[in-house]
Amino acid sequence: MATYAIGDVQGCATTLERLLGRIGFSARDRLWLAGDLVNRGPRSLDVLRVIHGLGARAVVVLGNHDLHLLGRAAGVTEAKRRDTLDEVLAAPDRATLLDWLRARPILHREGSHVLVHAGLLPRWTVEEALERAAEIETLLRKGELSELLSKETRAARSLQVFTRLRTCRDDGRMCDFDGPPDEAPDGCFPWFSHPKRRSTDVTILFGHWSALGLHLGEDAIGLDTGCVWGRALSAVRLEDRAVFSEPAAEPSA
Ligand SMILES: [Mn+2]
Repeated sequence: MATYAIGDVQGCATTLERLLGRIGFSARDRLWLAGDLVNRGPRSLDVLRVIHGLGARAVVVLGNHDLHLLGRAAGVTEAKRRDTLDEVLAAPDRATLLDWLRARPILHREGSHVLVHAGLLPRWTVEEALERAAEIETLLRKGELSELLSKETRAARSLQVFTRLRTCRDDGRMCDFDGPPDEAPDGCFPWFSHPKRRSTDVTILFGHWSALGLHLGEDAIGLDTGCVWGRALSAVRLEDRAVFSEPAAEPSA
């Protein structure tokens, strides 16, 4: 039995199926998904059905695109030009899939591993992050999406960090930057290598930063290898850090 952590799938169901074949994923194995299961890619509905079908064998944390889908379904967020969510929104099993998605965590901790879509502010301990995530998860389960997606509450600000952080300044302000880390503006540090990071007692698995690519750090593992941009979908086996990478089958979004 092994656990495989996978980055942003974003509707790339064909590549996901091939990656699971490549790693020899069996009924005794588990999957951790770093969020952004949907959007921009062509087969978001199939990705949701496959992962939902794994039941407790799949651990999923929510990404910004997953929340955008929930927001659209609830009428809280506007459609964006490059959305590819219509098939999910029109699906006969929409309610089952979206109720399941809405109940996924923002942060998952198991032993020395933590799974999150984007990252943690350097000043947050894992305990503080878990507390902030629980606050968001409670609101999600109550269906209070507008509290999270269109207001300036503490929970909404925490959610921005968990689902969008890449680089930040010394005082913890997030930088608006999505390029490769060595091109980050002056004073903007990748959150995971920030000198004041307090969550180094665990290994944090994250996605969201395709320009970073696969990052195998001692206390942080970046998993987004840009499948939706025509690059690859990657998995890291938690037990021994073996890496599996499947070239994107889908054309670049
Ligand atoms: Mn993302």
